[in-house]
Amino acid sequence: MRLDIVMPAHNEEHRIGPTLDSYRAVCADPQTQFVVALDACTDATADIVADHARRDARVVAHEFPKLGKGGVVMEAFARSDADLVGFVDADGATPPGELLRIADAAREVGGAIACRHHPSAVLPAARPPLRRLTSAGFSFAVRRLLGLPYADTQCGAKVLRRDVVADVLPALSTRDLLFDVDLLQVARDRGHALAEVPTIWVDQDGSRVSAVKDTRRMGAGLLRLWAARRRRRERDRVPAVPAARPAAARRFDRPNVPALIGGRR
Ligand SMILES: Nc1nc2c(ncn2[C@@H]2O[C@H](COP(=O)(O)OP(=O)(O)O)[C@@H](O)[C@H]2O)c(=O)[nH]1
Ligand SMILES: [Mg+2]
Repeated sequence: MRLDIVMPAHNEEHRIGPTLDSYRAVCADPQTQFVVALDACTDATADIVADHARRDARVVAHEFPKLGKGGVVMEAFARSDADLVGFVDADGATPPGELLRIADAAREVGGAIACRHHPSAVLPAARPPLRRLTSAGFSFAVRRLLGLPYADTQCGAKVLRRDVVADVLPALSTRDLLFDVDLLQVARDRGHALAEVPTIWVDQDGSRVSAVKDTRRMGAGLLRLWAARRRRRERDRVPAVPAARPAAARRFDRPNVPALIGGRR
């Protein structure tokens, strides 16, 4: 099965090189592609990726206008024709062997997501306490508001099978940091099973996510997703075609008076 690994990257000149080195070394399959999805980088990220692409044809770069992490992942997924499509952070927090395990689970189940909160997950570098706190609060809100059963919606390593991507992608509406939640919610609402795979996660310095500002924005985004989902569910309860009037339906059901329907022959 062919696997495309999408790496969203925005100004990652210090982190993308070592990540591509380790992924290229560990993922031996010649059919596996490393699709770096860049948007509006102002540093040397594109040059570094181009250098890897010259040495290894499995490295592909897509350059987009400013779309945000979710936006570039969606666009790269739409362009992929691999059997399995996943994404992983450009900073190497998810070791390549872990992504391959997640892909194995996705092949069987339909989709799989990395989980840092499982008892057998391994986190050798402690995450900053404020980040841990905001992340736990966000996960709690996701479970309460959207009823999602997953312990870790935000881990940046997820893989889906092509049939699931094709079904879920057109229904996604979020391009920002809520992208993961939107993806999981739509997949669940459309009846796709997803496996949670305990992962090794090597937390990296240099995060672009602000624990306070972005968590506030994500909270507001989560409320929007919740409200949109409620509206969708209410709308879906209203039949698209108005039901026939009960009296007419009863007359129509009577076998001995069909000619009286509408009062005419
Ligand atoms: N293309 C693109 N990638 C982004 C953007 N924001 C974040 N990313 C990528 O998303 C991944 C996770 O970002 P990171 O700063 O490590 O966040 P954290 O690990 O959640 O703290 C990295 O690969 C980033 O380069 C963006 O606006 N555009
Ligand atoms: Mg990171």
